[in-house]
Amino acid sequence: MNEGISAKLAVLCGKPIQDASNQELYLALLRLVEEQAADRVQPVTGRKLYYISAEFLIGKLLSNNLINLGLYDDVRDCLAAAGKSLSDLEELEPEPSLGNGGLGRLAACFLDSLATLNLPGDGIGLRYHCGLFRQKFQDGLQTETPDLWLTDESWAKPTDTVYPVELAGQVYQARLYRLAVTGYNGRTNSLNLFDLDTVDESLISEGISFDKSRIGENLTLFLYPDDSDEAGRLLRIYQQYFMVSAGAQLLLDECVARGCNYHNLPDYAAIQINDTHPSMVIPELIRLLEQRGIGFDEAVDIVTRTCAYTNHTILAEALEKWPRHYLEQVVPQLIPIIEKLDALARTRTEDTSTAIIDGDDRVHMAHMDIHFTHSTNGVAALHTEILKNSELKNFYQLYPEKFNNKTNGITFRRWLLACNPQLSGEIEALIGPSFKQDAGQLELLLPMADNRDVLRRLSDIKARNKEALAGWLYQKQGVLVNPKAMFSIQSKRLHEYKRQQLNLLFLIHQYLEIKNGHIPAVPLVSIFGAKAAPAYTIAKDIIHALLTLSQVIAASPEVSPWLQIVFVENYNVTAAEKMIPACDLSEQISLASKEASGTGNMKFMLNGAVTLGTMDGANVEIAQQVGNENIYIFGQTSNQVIRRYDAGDYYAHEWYEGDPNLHRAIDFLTGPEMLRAGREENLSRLQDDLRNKDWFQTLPDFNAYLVRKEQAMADYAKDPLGWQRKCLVNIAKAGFFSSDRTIAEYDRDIWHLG
Ligand code: 26Q
Repeated sequence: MNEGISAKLAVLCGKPIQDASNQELYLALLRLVEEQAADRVQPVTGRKLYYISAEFLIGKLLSNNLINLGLYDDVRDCLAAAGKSLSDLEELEPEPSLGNGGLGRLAACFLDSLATLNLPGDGIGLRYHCGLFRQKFQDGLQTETPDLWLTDESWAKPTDTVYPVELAGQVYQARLYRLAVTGYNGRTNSLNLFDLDTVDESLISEGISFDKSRIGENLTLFLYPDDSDEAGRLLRIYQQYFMVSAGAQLLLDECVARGCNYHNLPDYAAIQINDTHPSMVIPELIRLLEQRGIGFDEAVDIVTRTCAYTNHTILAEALEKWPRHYLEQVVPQLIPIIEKLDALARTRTEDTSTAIIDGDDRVHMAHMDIHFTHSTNGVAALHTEILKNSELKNFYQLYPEKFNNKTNGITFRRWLLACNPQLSGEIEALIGPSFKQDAGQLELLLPMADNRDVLRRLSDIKARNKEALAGWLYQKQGVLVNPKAMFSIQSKRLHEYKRQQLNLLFLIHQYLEIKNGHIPAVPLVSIFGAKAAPAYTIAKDIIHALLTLSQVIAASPEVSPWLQIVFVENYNVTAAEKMIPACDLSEQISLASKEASGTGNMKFMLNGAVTLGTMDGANVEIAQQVGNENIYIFGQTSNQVIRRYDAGDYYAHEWYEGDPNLHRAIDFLTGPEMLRAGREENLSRLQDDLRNKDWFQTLPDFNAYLVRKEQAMADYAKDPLGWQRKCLVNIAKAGFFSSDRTIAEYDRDIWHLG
């Protein structure tokens, strides 16, 4: 045991460890981490990265920081010696809820990898008081309540740095809060979060509603306030500008302090624009440079060389286009600059489809990004190809040299070492510790793929993780699950393109088959975790249908031994850390061409789950890595899907009429069993959508999904070691998906840091 740590903790608590409460110990550890993290701050030389993002879904930090600082084992042991448990302390930490999903979690993984690779790179974002809503299920429906995660002891500490930001003609003061980002055996960087002192949480009334017009009091209350009405959309612009203006001022201050004279800004700073949410940094930085005496043309050149843009979506509705009058209202100071940028872009091509301001007077943020940054990247190989060949084809013709791919990655420290210590320990015993910083080393497991002892040990670890998840589900939601069943998990935001409804139709089919005496190869526990945007009606209907079906199944004595649906309430990073290590089958079933990358798919793979997926996003690269025998691929290809959209000849009704299984499953949605447990309004709206619209082509993939999933269940049941072999290959081939690799590529091709 490390006496030094013991003594330090006792000093920080002001009493012996055994006499301290868990809360006192938690605060002492927080301070211990802060001290040690501060020791690893390094001076910046050369180019430094500013990763600007509206979301940083960082998850709980205590264990992660202890691991990265090399303190975890010592702290755990010295607490245990005093009769305390580190995992009890972890429970006390509120999860910072500063993101929606993939894009925010990616930003958090990137910060971890930057610090681990010893690269100078900070995050810039907002300090939301409530972040994303807390989800509860009531009478089979999602309800939203505020998640007031901020406490006085938060990791993000206020500083004396404030910047003036002008919103709708009034000046507000943006205060900087700083949070240490530790690297694994690496340096400490910062996450810089801005907030207003005047924000007032008492403005929240009834669920998550609040007076959207009082900017001074509500600016940072919530992440992405509901944008189904105009006040919500305007608030989004207020937030975005507040973030980028304060961020740009911070960046200029830091660069000037290191000797920058503005003309040479690109030698001091690289800015990564995470989707279009921070795009106003382009005109804002031009404005600030002009204020500091730089001419417009030179400012445009400086900004273009400093900034780079990442695209995370090909869904047209998610690409931000703001009516010019919104911007005129909130940020009139940017309008003349945006107009000049639009005029400049129009001199570069005759093609008006690439204009920044379109004929309807809407400002296309992504267009501004592509014209006035030096790099545009997609987040998986297929996604980047689709951007180049269809979605952004005209831009690619104009600027082929700007386009590049950076396949996403995940930090193995959180998504293996921290969340699955048993598996990580076993891997270390088999191949040594270097995989923790050099993920490619995992391939050393491959020669053991036929070693029955190794496979059995991996299988035991999975069994224990499934028992742990079962215990957690019981404690949290009071549901009992059979840990011997196959666990299939679909956890991600609820969206029609991700097709939780395809999984739903499969589960209905299974229910009906079992009722008819067709027993499946193995009992299945189908686990979901997903939040639906508060105004997204059909997404909420899908949740309702799954919750209702779950009750129908539970009430059936013939079916329930073979099939169970568990919907995890309030899915977040902490829940993901419990669910992912316990998964057998990872459901990645988006409509091909729609999921830019996915990163959950990588986390499941790394933890030894086998993927059931479409050829979409990074699934394509997972399939390349593991080979066809170690993944279950099904469904239309992205080319088939894109062709169908172009031809406009998809009619859901034809598929409904043509496939008796589908017909039966869709009819079941409003049959007597479902109506007894659920609500007709929601169920028939979903049924109607599937039968007559089905914009994300669920029906054409239904049969292929059914066949592949039944194949996976049969393989799992009949040949457990053969299944475990697939799991091992997935772990061994996950190295490519380390965010250390992704960050090294960004640095090599785009940032050139240090
Ligand atoms: C846009 C306009 C108005 C209101 C909200 C938004 C909005 C909010 C959030 C648009 C997009 C997002 C988030 C997108 C996101 O998380 N994308 C995911 O990014 C991951 C990381 O690259 C990918 O793996 C996923 O495939 C992609 O869906």
